[in-house]
Amino acid sequence: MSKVALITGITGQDGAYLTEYLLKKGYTVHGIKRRSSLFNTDRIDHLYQDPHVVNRNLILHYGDLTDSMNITRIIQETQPDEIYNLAAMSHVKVSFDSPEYTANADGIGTLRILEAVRLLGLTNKTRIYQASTSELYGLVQEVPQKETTPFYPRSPYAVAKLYGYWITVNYREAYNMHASNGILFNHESPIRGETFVTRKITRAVSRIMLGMQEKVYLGNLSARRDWGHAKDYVKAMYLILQQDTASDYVIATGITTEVREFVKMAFAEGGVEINFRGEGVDEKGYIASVDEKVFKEKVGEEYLPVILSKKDTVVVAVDPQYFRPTEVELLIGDPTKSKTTLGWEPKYDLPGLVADMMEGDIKLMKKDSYLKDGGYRIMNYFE
Ligand code: NAP
Ligand code: F7E
Repeated sequence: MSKVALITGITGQDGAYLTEYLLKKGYTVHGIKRRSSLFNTDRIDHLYQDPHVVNRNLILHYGDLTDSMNITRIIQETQPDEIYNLAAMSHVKVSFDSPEYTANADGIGTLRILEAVRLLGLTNKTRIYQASTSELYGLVQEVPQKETTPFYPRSPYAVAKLYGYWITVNYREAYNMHASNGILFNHESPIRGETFVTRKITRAVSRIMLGMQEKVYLGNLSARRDWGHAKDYVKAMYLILQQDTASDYVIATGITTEVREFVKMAFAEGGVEINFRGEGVDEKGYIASVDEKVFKEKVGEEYLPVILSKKDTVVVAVDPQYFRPTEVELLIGDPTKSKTTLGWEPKYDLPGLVADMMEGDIKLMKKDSYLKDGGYRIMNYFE
């Protein structure tokens, strides 16, 4: 008998990679997806199976973490061996605009799952993974951050996730449930949501190099993050649920990098060197030089005249609308426990991640003329 997994947030970045990973391991995967007025399954469409296929191993259910009855029914119907609770309003800046909804989905949503498992008498059968986050460390109390580092959340998102973290620990201790937190540091990929800073940068840089956009506006260029690849991080989720005893784990690379440096790395993928000049809101990124050989190979010879004509022009500027009311300036994780206990080893380093994202976005921008207008609008209005 194959194992049964239930994934909330299956249409998100991590949900998509985890689904692919578990299907390859022979799991039957059930996923909860929100009803939307347009299709929202782009990231898992390549895994989709027609409902009329006999013995399907990927089954989607409409649902929402704010709806207890719906969550309880789906868990009852699917009788999962493992639940991966990945669903969340996951954007830190947006959580300042929608704090109550964020608390409901990200905080109480976690409780709904734990309590459903308990009420349905599944505490001995069902293992639970809770998607906790490095945002819990917020105003960091220790460098690097590890499992024992005190939390200091700095956004409604992080405060909601703090509840999710502790209610998971509490159900583990109170009811002896196999419920674990993965405290994951930032992880990115070519299918990362477009308004997170890495993807916003790789999309914009690709478009600038293709002559589709003049410049990109960003917020705090000095923020530092410990960025890994989502493909590596979903393996850690799986490993956490394979342990005999439930526990909490930091998943990180142990290296931290400024947003400003990520911008340079993204341009460097196309052979374009960026210099930053000025300070604070007046800081700007200029094109300093172009390595024509690299540009031709990675972007395309036909786009070379455009980028050469932009030498010494501004391609990165700061817009304070992207600042957060309270910021998390520095995150760097210590993954010792996950490496020694889980045997987790990431395959990608940051240059490998940037290369993967840039390759994906250059390809996407070349083929998707729809993004010419739509994508630019999105970048200007959000986060
Ligand atoms: P994501 O791409 O934003 O995906 C979030 C998923 O949750 C989407 O499938 C979304 O559905 C779904 N969702 C949102 N609100 C929901 C609700 N009320 N009910 C049901 N589903 C809902 O996030 P991700 O990057 O994959 O992250 C996965 C989880 O890990 C999240 O809980 C996030 O907070 C956490 N996390 C992420 C990182 C990171 O760096 N990526 C680090 C630490 C922790 P739609 O597709 O319909 O929007
Ligand atoms: O911001 C700065 C911004 O939105 C990273 C989520 O997956 O990881 C993510 O949260 C940094 C921040 O991710 C822009 O101020 C500068 O300091 O990519 P982000 P995040 O806030 O770290 C954690 C671990 C999660 O759990 C979350 O779910 O970049 N920054 N300029 C910018 N950020 C954005 N979005 N847009 C900018 O223009």
